[in-house]
Amino acid sequence: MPPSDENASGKVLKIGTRKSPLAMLQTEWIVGELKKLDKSLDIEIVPMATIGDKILDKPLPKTGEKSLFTKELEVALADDQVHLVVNSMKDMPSTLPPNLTISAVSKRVDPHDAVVMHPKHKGKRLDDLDDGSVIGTSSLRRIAQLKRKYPNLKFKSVRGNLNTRLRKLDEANDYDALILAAAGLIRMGWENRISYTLDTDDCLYAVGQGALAVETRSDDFRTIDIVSKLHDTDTVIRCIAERAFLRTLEGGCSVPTAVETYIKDKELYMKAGVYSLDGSEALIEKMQTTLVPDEDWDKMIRAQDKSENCEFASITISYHFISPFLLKTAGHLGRDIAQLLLNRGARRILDEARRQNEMSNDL
Ligand code: DPM
Repeated sequence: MPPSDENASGKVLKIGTRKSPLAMLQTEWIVGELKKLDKSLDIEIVPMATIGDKILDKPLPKTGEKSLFTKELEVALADDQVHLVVNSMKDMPSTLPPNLTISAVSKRVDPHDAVVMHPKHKGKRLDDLDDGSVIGTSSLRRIAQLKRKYPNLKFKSVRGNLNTRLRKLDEANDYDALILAAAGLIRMGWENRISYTLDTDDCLYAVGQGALAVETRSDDFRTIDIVSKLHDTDTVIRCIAERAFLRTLEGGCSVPTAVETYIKDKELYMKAGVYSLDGSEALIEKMQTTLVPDEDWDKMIRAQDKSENCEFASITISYHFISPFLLKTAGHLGRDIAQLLLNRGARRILDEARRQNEMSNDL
C-alpha cells in the first residue's frame, strides 16, 4: 500500500535516509525527537544509497551532479514512497523542486570546522606543521580559505564516510591532518578526535553547517504539521539568512562560499565570503539586522493556521512558530549581503571558480 493511503498523523510515518552511519544516526535522532512529541507515532526508516555515496573515487565538487546526496531521496519523496527525508542542512541545494520543502530545521550543533591531527602530531596546530604537510579535505571552501592563511601547506582530496576518513588518516601516512565539520564528529560521538576548531577569522563555515533539515512534500500538510514542531527558532532564522545568501549568489558546492551567523540581543549578525579556488582573491562582508519583536504575531498572526514558504530559502514555517516578518528580515539580510558582494565583483570570482572547477573535471 503506498504511504499516501496511510494516515501520517496516526499510522506509519516513513523516513528516507542515506545509508551512511552519520546519516542513519541523524535520522534516528530525529525519530527520537518526533517520538518525544508523540509517543503513538509509528515510524519506519527507509535507508537508500545516493550518488554521493556511490561515487567514491572522485572529489565531490567534480562529479558534475547537483544535489549529490539528496537526489534519490527527493525522488522517493516526490513519488510518495516516503513522507520525509532527513539531511544535513548544508547538503541541501539552495533551491528545491517546487513540490518539496524543508519543513523543520533542528537546533544547530557547533557549526565550525575542526582540525583532526594525525596521532603523530598530537598537541600541534596547523601553524606548527612543516612546510608541505598534507591536509585532507575535498571542500573548495576549506581549501580556498586555508590556503590564504597557510600557503605552506598542501591540500589533498579525501572521500568516504567519516569512519573511512579517520581510518585513512590514522593508518596511512598520506595525511598530516584532516579538516572536518565539528558537527559530524560530535554527532558520531567522536568529539575526542577534534584537535581544535577553526576560528571564523581563519575559516568561515558552510551555509547550514551543523543543522539538520527535514524535507517533505510541500502539499503534505499532515506530515508538515507533525515535523514542524522540531523547528529551532534561532537556527531557522540563521539558516534562512545563510540560504538566502547562497541562493542570491546561485552558489553550490562547486564554488567556494562561506558564512558565519549569530544572534545576540535580538540582532542577527552575518559575515559572508566568496573566494577564488586558490584563495588568492577573497571578498568578505559583514552586515547585521534587528530582529524586531512583532507584537501582531503574538496577538493575532500566531493564531492563524497558516504557513509561509520562505522566500529564498525553500523553508516552510507555520505561523504558530515564527512570525513571517522575522523570516523576511532574515532572508533580506542574506540577500543584501550577497548583493553587496556581487556589487564588489563576486560574480566574476565565482564564474571563474566554476569554470576552473569544470575544467579540472575534464582532465
Ligand atoms: C558539503 C561539503 C562537505 C559536505 C562542502 C563544504 C565537505 C566535503 C569534504 C556541502 N557537504 O563543507 O565546504 O570535506 O570533502 C558533509 C559533512 C556533514 C554534512 C561532513 C563534513 C556533517 C556536518 C553537518 C559533507 N555534509 O563537512 O566534514 O551535518 O553539517
